[in-house]
Amino acid sequence: MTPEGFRLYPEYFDRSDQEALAAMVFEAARIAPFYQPSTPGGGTMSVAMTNCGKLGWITDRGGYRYAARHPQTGAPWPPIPPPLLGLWADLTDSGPPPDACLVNLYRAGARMGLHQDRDERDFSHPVISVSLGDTAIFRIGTARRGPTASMKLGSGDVCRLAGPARLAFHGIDRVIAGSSSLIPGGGRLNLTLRRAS
Ligand code: MD6
Ligand code: FE
Repeated sequence: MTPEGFRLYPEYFDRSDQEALAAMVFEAARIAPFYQPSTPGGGTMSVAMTNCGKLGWITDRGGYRYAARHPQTGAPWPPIPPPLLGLWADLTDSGPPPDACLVNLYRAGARMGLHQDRDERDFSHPVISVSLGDTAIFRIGTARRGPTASMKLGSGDVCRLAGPARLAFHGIDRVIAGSSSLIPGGGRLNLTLRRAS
């Protein structure tokens, strides 16, 4: 059982939409390069990150937060690709548009531990994510130590965390290398849309 308010939209984006979206993201990454963030605990994430939008989610030794500029270049983040604004409008009620899009890049061996998305100001807005490229094993549950459901997220799949599931614990156990040909160099992109402010 997945938490109430969790919803998966399998293959929301078709292959040509996926290719266009991946190209837009890598184009944005020329302005805002992927980097491997440090964590407050002193480690380094296996996932490479960048952002689009007015705000970007960052982590370093000082903690987790949203920032208007890339921590390494000091430049503002590039705009959110238009298809993602359309996705948000499609899957949300008449609320404000997203102001942050975290871009996670999983190359070989990268994973993401169980976490909540809770650095946003108002949890009444959903979080919506798009998976592109290699299939991931996604895990989600209501409590950190409680039961979790596990499912595959394939290329073009969209998931939405809203309502009671908005603060669910979730993570990526692993990515199945070579399961998609979408991403040049292989791997997986996950684009997470939020209203941060
Ligand atoms: C990932 N996703 O799929 C990690 N967060 O790589 C997330 O952390 C996530 O998929 C909030 C809402 C949807 C998500
Ligand atoms: Fe998350």
